[in-house]
Amino acid sequence: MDVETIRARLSSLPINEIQYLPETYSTNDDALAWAQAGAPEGVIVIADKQLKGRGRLGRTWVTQPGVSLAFSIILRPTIDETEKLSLFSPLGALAVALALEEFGLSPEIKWPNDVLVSRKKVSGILAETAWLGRHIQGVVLGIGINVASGSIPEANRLLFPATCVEEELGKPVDRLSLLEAVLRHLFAWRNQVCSGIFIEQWRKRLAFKGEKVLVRTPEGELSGVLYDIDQNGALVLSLGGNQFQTILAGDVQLRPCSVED
Ligand code: BT5
Repeated sequence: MDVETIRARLSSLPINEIQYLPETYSTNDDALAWAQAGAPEGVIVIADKQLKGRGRLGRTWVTQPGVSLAFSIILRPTIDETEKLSLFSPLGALAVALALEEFGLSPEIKWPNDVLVSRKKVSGILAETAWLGRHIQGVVLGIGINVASGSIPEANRLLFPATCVEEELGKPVDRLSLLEAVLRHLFAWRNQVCSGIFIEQWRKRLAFKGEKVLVRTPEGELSGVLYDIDQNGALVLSLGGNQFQTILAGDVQLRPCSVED
């Protein structure tokens, strides 16, 4: 990859600026610093290798050179959208899912924002807010995708089984074509992130619907049947006996009971 080739391949998209780094600590950190310095919507940081790729809750995200995709995009929410910031990471998940569908796969979205293929994690998304005092400067949407086989971390580093696009598809995939498809879908849905039709698209791809799951929230663990997501993107769990629990977007781990056991 080099920045001129990337620019040429993404030239039809409404991208403001692209920074390509052969190696960095975390593209989210780079993009957050850029957002705090006032960068506009549509600025993108792409890296071939991350030395300190981040997941949620201080977890690690592994990005290997030549075989992974790791990038972060700066978005500038409108005032109305700042009320619903938790919908930005599912926006990333939907964009990845739609791109993978274009490549012939059948992805699912594990609430709130992991993309699975064959029930294994192929992509993780981390949305973070850039603050300037009390003012939101932007949202940084970081997306990591396992493209070729060397991108899958060793099993002992994983909380959940993982896979990569090429292994699922059974043929080589051009990383820049996949990047272009994800960004194209991201821009296409970006202005509808607070709409019912966005939730509907997300809901269609919801993993583990009707299955027994274990959800870890900051308040403790809950098990129940994954019923749905509501119009705000919150998870609705059926606890049995007509009892439902709504879990707001947040620091939650969700896994099928069979994986946890
Ligand atoms: C995520 O967190 O899945 C969010 C990952 C976001 C990564 C992107 S890459 C570009 C941008 N820059 C960053 O620094 N981050 C973003 P979470 O749901 O907390 O999952 C983290 C867990 O996924 C780890 O604890 C591992 O178990 C597992 N994991 C790590 N690397 C993986 C990989 N390459 N494939 C599948 N699972 C992985």
